[in-house]
Amino acid sequence: TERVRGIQIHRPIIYGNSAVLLTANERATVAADHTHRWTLGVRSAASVEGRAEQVGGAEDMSYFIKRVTFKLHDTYPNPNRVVDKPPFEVTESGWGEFSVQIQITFIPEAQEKPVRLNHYIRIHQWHLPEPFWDPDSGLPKPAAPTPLPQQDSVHAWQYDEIVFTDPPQAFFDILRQH
Ligand code: SLL
Repeated sequence: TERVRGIQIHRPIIYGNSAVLLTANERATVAADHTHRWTLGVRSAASVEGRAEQVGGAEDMSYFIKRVTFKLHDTYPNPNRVVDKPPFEVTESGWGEFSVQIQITFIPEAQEKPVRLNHYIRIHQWHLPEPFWDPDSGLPKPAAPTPLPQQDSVHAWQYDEIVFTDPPQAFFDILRQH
């Protein structure tokens, strides 16, 4: 269909992962070397105010997203995970951090190429940098481990916006209704 010229429509998203350490009981149910469970996904960052359709508290993006593909590390069976309905997420267990390729495919009305994102799955906590000098004396400090508060989960999410420029009229109508 004809495109609506001079228009840009933005859809805010967050993508990334959360991870938790497996409990002893959970460890008994997965591969022996797996230490963490993580959830990887693409979610709406739109305000849920006034929205009837909600998935896990966030806007359901299936009115414009047809599918999300997550390409996991080759150590996973069937590393290409295809999710064609919300929530656009994958939950797995594992032992390591790695880079994931995320591909977002839009509904046909969008007449847009898929968007590709990259995310590095985090399962370990951030470590505070060692203080390099003593703030009081100004003298170099011998390295000492910085105690960290025990944290039970790790979150690595990024904000982004999907931008549709000059959307086809039919797609514009769909976006406008949401
Ligand atoms: C590393 N470059 O060496 C990374 C690779 C791979 C993570 C991490 C287990 C999959 C499975 C898994 O956690 N792979 O065996 O089911 O740290």
